[in-house]
Amino acid sequence: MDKRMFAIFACFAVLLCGCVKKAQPATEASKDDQIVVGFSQVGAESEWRVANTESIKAALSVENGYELIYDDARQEQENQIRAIRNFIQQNVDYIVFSPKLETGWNSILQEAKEAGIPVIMIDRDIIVEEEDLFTAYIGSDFRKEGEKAVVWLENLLEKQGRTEEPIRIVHIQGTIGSSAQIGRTSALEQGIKNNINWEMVAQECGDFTRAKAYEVMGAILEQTKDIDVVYCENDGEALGAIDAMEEVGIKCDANDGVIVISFDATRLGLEYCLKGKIALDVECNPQQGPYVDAIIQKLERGEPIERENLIEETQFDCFTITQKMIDDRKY
Ligand code: GZL
Repeated sequence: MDKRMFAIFACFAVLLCGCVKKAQPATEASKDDQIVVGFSQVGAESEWRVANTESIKAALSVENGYELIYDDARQEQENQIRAIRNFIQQNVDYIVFSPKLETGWNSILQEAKEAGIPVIMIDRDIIVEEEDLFTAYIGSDFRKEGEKAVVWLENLLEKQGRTEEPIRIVHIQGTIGSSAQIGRTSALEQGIKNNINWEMVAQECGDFTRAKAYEVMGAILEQTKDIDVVYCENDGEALGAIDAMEEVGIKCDANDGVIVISFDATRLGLEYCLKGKIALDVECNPQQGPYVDAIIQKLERGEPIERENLIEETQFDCFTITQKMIDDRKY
């Protein structure tokens, strides 16, 4: 090949390489400016928890500019503390976690603070020594959820003319020490103080699971079947308690059976409400992902944020719920 031809070929080869430079996939190209978030989740104990995890993963996605490092603590606070320490060692940009329990977080959050990593808490709340140990909280007012249930029960019993006769209540609590359990329990206990004819005949922990609630309700039914109300601190527990009651021939019905109160308003819980087996289901909204995304974006832009972000929640009862209401919901 003469020199002229070689020169033309060489120019052409350079042009060709320049045109077909390997296009970097979006994730690699923007990998450096992705926001890295470490997320410690309590576990997968309930439909509510699964929906909560899905909401966070959907919002903090690669498409939305995030790299999410997810850890399932399998209901152990120690696993959450270990996961948060790992996130700190990996120097993530943000830490998001749902604390299994209200207490025991000061030390690990102090480590995150010293590492300069903002902590965003979702779902359950915590008690800390210093306010600045976390940047924001996104969740629910659990005491208010319980108060909604107590008011609804007072109104139902008044309509039924049952403000004098003994109302025998079984209380299936959530994970002891979680802010959801503490809030929902305190509202019922106050309701029992306010209503002289209400009587707590049993109070057991169902740990927010259908299996445990079935077990403890079965044991209670061996002691007594003279029950008017079963107050369950989430839908999983309500279904477990209903399973146990139906097994011994007890009808769950707001008008002529045991009144079952529940929390979460998951799809499964609302289907039981539509059947009349759950009388009241107080919503606890797990769709917290968009709230976390919005707060992180504001922090990235250096904008002020609200420290406490309570999510709007409603309630459903067996008298007014419709299939369309269930179909229209996201979880
Ligand atoms: C409430 C949440 C509770 C749900 C349960 O925000 O922490 O934990 O009510 C879940 O279903 O297990």
